[in-house]
Amino acid sequence: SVTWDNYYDFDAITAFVNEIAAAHPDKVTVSSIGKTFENRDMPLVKISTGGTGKKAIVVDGGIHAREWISPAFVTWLINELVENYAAHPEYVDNVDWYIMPVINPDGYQFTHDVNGDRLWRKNRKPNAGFGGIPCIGTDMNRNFGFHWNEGGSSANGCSDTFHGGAAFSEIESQNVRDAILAVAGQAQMYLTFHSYGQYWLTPWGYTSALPDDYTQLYTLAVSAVNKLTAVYGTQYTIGSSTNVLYVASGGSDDWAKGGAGIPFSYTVEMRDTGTFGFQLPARQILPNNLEVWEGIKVMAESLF
Ligand code: 0X9
Ligand code: ZN
Repeated sequence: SVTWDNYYDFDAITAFVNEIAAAHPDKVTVSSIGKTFENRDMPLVKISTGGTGKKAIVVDGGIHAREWISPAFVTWLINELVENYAAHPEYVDNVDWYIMPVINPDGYQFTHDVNGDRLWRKNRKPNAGFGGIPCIGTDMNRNFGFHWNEGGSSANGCSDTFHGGAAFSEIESQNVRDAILAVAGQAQMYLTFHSYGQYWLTPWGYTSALPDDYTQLYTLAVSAVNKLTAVYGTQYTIGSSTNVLYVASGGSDDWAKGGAGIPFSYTVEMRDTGTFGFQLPARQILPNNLEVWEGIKVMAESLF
């Protein structure tokens, strides 16, 4: 079984979500939001203690294949909410959680395969030849349909930031879009987990202009990061993606806010700041998860 002292491949993560649902049918429901290009099911975990009219938080991980700490955190979050429910029932009783632990399963599995590439980022659908070279993969975090292709993405299918042939050209981003739209009326918050750099990012990523509720978004992020930093002293930078990182349009965070109308949308770039980068040692999984969980609690409490 899964213990978070190591990283797990896609099949192990799928087995984990199915097992936790089987063990806790009163709180956990697993469904598939659809198939990937390589025919894998994309799991969605709903955690709820029932009732009506509750607010919801949408969480995803693993949009970028090589960012292994992301599914490692998101699966741990599922476990913490469910297996440790009795220690803090308010986080499940007051909100419904819709959690997609790996939204780029083909790419994620490719980073685990012996004949794959540990540093693969995109999905695995081949692109039409570009300049004679057929390259593989679209950057799903450049493929979402809100101000798509307005900067910081590439039209070259060989680039790591290829934005796809059109907004939502990829089956995986379509599936995520449809799953989020299905709960968008209920959802107040969208959290998407990446690495690395230690940033707690708000929209927008397509422009340096700020959303009109930026002060609210920023203030809540400051509260979350204060709790995060209090655990081990880990420092996070807070701000809008364009202003503290770079312009990058077509991100899922921008679409969740601007397209699906989910007001509180954040991208969390977890450990580290570059010492190990995407290859964060497994011994850092638990400390990372424990500190980020402190931030997530603050996020959730804001909706109570
Ligand atoms: O470039 C990205 O997609 C994210 N950084 S990463 O190193 N994990 O690839 C940042 C995305 C921030 N959000 C938007 N630009 N919309
Ligand atoms: Zn990423």
